[in-house]
Amino acid sequence: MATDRAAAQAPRSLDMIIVGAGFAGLYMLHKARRMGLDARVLEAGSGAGGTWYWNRYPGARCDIESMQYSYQFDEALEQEWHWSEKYAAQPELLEYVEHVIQRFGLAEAIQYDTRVEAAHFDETANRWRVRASTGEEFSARYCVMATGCLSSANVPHFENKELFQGPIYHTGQWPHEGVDFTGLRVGVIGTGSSAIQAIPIIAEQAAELTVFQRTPAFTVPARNRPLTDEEEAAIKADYPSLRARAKQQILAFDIQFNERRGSEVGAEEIRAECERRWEMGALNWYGAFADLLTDPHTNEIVSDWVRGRIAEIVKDPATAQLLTPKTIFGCKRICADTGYYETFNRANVTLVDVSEKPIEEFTARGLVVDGREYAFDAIVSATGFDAMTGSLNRIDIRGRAGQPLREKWAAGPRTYLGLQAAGFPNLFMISGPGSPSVLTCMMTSIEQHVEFIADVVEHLGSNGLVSIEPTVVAEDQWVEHVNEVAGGTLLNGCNSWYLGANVPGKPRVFMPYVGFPAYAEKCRQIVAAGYEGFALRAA
Ligand code: N01
Repeated sequence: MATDRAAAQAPRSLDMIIVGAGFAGLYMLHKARRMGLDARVLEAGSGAGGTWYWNRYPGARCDIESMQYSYQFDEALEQEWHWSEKYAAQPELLEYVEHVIQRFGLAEAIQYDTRVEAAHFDETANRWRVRASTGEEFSARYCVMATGCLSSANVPHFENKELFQGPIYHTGQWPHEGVDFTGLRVGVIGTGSSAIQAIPIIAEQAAELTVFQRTPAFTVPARNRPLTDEEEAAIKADYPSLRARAKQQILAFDIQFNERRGSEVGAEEIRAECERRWEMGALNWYGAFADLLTDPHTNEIVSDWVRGRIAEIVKDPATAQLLTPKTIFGCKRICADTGYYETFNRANVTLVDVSEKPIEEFTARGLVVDGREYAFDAIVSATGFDAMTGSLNRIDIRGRAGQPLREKWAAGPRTYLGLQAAGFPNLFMISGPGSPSVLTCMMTSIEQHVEFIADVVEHLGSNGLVSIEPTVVAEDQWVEHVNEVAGGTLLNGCNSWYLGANVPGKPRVFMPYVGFPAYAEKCRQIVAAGYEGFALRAA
């Protein structure tokens, strides 16, 4: 809390406050400084990297190719950086972050160990007043929330959790010194992307591993491997082409996209394509058929094919059956693994179904399911995140007339373009709800948002304007449009975190926008029409 000294000081005046030192915050900072703005990043962690700073669990790795999951705003940076693997592991991503900070001289404008607790709009001064956990106060014309989509850990309530005598680790808040599970009895709760990456590695160390599964996820082989010099050189020889192709894809990363629809070809041809995608690995599956996520029939054939692979790999039929998803393939984000299903053939690994009979309580020794106590030395909570809105709602954000953002979003997030909310002038969200964000390569979406915000600031400055915010009408129409687009897909058909369905009590609203190219084009048209749907105010 505030020290007396800090509280007594006048708020530090800046042009722009940026909350968060992940990839979004760092690029925003770089861009703002290039524009001559006095900008500062406030970061809760003791280091930069956002997602990659917090998620240090064993096996943490990107599921988008490293050559694409990287900044494209600076050609020299693109050319000089070398990725060692097809899919970068968390430590290498942090090395990249540090390189970027050094290369662009960003360090002096980043303040660590500083969690933003409140941001209030002062209508008289037309400025944002920001209070941090250090007790410091800041004031700025612009406030940019670069707080990340998957940054607020979902820590479910379990009865008597405090009784457990061993450590409980959340994958999204992993100890920096690492955890050695050698010889231990370990329980893992959850079977989403994080668990699926961590489980094979924990299983190799632990004496016994018990996995508590509520819903089986679809996971496919990642097919990670070292990146060859030839591959790297070929991409670097024509990086702009790769980037341009990526921006034409719904997911904003370049995969071999099959223009054909499953509905146009026979089931045999669908299965043949599945064979190909299984070998290609990871998120290439999203490109299997143009109607994979719109036609239930195509999706069911693909789903069944993948289910068949699980039955082949997992030797115990009962375990294989439990691991088999009944849901729509790709409705939740497809997971990419290395040896996940094979791990359940190990003698030291057990799968426990908690779909019908949830975890009842924790005890001093472990936890109880269906009346049976499972004893552990350590428990891993791979229970995901309060996605997209969680990191914004935990800050006390208040706009015009003191309206809290949390209150405005009580029935679900409302934004225009996922960039701004009506009633919150000059407050921007990078990859906010209502933008493509988590359905795309985040790096591409982040750059598009940062550049949009930078253009807005430039526009205001050169036209003698002081503020921008969406109109309520534009916001309402956008929320409706986001829902309409999602409604044309199968993405509403399961209990995903895209819908907020993983957090008890969270409103069920589809949050991301489906389709990067259409979104980026919409942004261009809005700017060309003089920031249509936004209210711009002169002093
Ligand atoms: O989280 P999740 P995650 N009792 O929400 C279960 C990105 N990511 O951290 O499905 C028992 O997917 C929950 O069960 P259910 C990626 O975008 C990327 O794994 O809700 N279980 C589920 O099994 C990903 O989608 C990478 O029924 C409980 C699990 O916990 C996103 O982050 C790597 C429970 C949570 O899965 C989130 O992934 C990692 C309870 N009370 C993450 N509460 C890569 O780039 C929750 N669960 C590869």
